Amino acid sequence: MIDDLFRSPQTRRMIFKLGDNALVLQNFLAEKQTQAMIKDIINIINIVPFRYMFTPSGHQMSVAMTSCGDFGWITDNKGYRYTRVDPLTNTSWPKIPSSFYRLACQAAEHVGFINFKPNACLINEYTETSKMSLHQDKDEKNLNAPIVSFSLGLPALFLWGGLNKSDKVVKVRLQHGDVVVWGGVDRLRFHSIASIASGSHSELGRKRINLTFRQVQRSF
Ligand code: MD6
Ligand code: FE
Repeated sequence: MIDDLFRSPQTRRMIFKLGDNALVLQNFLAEKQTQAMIKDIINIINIVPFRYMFTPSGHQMSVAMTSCGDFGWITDNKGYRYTRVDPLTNTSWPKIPSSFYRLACQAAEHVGFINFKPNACLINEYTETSKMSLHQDKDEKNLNAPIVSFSLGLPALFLWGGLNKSDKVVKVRLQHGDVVVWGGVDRLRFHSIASIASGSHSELGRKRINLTFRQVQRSF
């Protein structure tokens, strides 16, 4: 039943603690805001399209990615890294739209990060068969800054682990409009996307889009 998959638009904002410096902000993004974001995402992918990149070990990812901001995240046979130019289109990554930027800073403030100045926004596109294996986000030079993650479209099963890969994980269902923020002592926690719900989202169809905002390094 598709109707069971999604919360009603007027569902309350709820906050769940994942760690001392990590929170899930359920329904943080209002419908008007997500609609504006989706328009902005369409504009971005017209400039720097989604692509399925290869990990350094040669596996093609099942999540399509692109970026906006001063830096974009890429992976190929030379490794994981941030670049100022998209190697696919040879253009600078588009600016982070102001609609995203303000909300990312507001979300970071909820966890006490009052000076968050994201200069990279990774955009992930999932289909029903996409997964993201257990990993840490550690390619950023500035590990003092948090990561802010927005979920749009189909729900996902997010696994939140510890500082060691073998630590047990908790399961979190991330839905359209939810935001996760983590930093500080939780900045290097392992996490993954185990599965995407089947069904169709009213705005994004059979897809989930995740935006993660990062402060890679000083942008000047
Ligand atoms: C996702 N997100 O939600 C995958 N990483 O699609 C991540 O891997 C992630 O959500 C760092 C911080 C927040 C995240
Ligand atoms: Fe991650």
